[in-house]
Amino acid sequence: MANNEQTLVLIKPDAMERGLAGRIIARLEERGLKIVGVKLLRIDEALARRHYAAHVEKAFFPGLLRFITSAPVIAIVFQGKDAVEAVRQSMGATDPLKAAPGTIRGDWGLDIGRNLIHGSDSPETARVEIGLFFRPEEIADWARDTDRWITEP
Ligand code: D4T
Repeated sequence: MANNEQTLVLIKPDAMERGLAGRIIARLEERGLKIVGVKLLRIDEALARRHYAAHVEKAFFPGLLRFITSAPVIAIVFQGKDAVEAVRQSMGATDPLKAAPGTIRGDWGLDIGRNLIHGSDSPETARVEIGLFFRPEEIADWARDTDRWITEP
């Protein structure tokens, strides 16, 4: 079932403000990942506290809260072979200065507080995070004609 793994991606406010959303989404789509859910929304404080529950006590949380609620984000569910790991790899390290060139953060970022994109860090986290942003009927688990040219059946 790893061929159909799902992960949550957020195109963060900095990417939206900088007009990078399309290019970031294109990188993941061109890699072979399939969009099965997408929406534009403004994250409010309640959703931010749930999504970043692991970080609410951290010193950087107030800044993270201001940032993530500062503009709309695009939430996307990507599906594909080992989608969680594939997205994390394409994003690069959390701190853009440590992210390899060629990754999204390594090519377009400089600051950990402006790191452009979120991707779930495990399949279990992905299930929880997808549930925060999408209702089940908003996910379209569709068969794409090109899937067999991306993943061996
Ligand atoms: P997200 O969750 O946004 O995909 O990022 P990561 O999974 O790569 O990193 P994370 O959970 O450790 O951090 C969540 C979020 O907090 C911001 N942050 C993090 C920050 O502003 N300052 C910091 O010192 C840290 C550790 C960046 C990502």
